[in-house]
Amino acid sequence: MTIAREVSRRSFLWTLGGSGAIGLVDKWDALDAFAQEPSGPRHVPDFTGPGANPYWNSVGPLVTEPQKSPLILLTDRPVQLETPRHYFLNAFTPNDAFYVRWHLETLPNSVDLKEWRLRIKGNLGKPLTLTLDNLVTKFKASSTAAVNQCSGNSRSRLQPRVPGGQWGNGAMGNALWTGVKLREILDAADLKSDSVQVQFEGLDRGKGPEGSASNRFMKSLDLTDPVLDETLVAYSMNGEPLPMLNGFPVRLVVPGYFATYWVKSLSWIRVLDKPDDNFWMKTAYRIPDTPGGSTTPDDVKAGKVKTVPIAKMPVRSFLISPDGSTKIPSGLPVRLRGIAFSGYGGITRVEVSVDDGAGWRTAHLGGDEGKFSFRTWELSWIPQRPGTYGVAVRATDGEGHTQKDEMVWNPGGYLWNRIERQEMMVGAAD
Ligand SMILES: Nc1nc2c(c(=O)[nH]1)N[C@H]1C(S)=C(S)[C@@H](COP(=O)(O)O)O[C@H]1N2
Ligand SMILES: [Mo]
Repeated sequence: MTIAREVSRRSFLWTLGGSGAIGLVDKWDALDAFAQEPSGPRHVPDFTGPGANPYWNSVGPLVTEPQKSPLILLTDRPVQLETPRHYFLNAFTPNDAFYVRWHLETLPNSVDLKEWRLRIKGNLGKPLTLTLDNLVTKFKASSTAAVNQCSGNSRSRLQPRVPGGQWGNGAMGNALWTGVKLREILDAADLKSDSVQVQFEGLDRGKGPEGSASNRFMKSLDLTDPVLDETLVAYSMNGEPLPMLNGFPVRLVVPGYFATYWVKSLSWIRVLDKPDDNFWMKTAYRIPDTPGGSTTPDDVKAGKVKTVPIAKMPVRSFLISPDGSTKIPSGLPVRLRGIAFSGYGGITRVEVSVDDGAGWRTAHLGGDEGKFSFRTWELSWIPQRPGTYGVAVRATDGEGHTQKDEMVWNPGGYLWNRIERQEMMVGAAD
């Protein structure tokens, strides 16, 4: 507990206003013990075994950052916080419980909206400089419910293990995002016809991982990519301003795509006439160009793996409750509840097995919040006999993709979407 308290004692100045245009935290005032990723013994559950996954989340202390409820600390520098499992009982993830992931050392900790601008520049006829007020009043507002999931969500399941933040399943969240369609902004800026990509950059600065030469985080999308028609420059999250740690005042929302493209504290949109070859596009966040994005360590060593930038999220589903921590009584109904989502169109079916995948029953789907949202599901189950049951859940999306029992493996630890399993203990009701 001392650790949690110490870590949250950082000298922040979280004002949404203030004197300077942009306040920057230039150093995390954290304990030395957290200067690096937590090391030392860490129980590694066996996910290949029949059923059991005792650790749905990653294992770490709970810390409370400004504007946030206690979240699981994965790493301190850069800051990575995971959302505890129970928040996923509902379709929408509260802003204060939404996971956090940054790459660089220096994060914006305050933004003065009087001075802040979104600048649209590069290969276009009419560069734009917009205030937040311009975005809100001069453009039409659009809303989309969309899942934000880190590419490395569930990375701690990969075998053999891969480097990178060892996320459990909580590096994801769903929100109702409101803002301006990127298309509208690009149209107003009059793109030149030889433009190929559009690049996004936020206010964060500083040292990234080894090999990232620049001190900036930048991501780009192809101008021919249909996802641009869905993409929002969002100024509202679940009806409120975005928390600083989730990208205040505006962030990019790329529905269906992994969160690496969802650039936070977005301040520059740059239209490019050549493909972006910065570290975050050319080296990081790439997946094997194979079906399912899987490969093997041997093929990687042999230099055989051609890669492409990561893009859409494969279909996933989770059992959220009961969480397996307590025995449930036999002979009485229990509500199995959870969520499902896919970057390839909405969820059409969720199936649950209570016998380790031998038989499957179709779950009842909750309200449809749109094809990029979490979809809740539930199923009533009466376990007849005491014992240990292997509960598994799998979803199918609008394009017919379904989850499999095969492991996913690639060196980045991306795209994990294996069928989730959980042991459930059933005892005699007295
Ligand atoms: N400016 C900026 N935006 C960023 C990042 C970053 O490091 N800097 N990281 C990206 C990645 S990899 C993830 S997983 C998401 C995390 O979004 P969240 O912190 O709001 O949950 O932000 C994305 N946008
Ligand atoms: Mo990420």
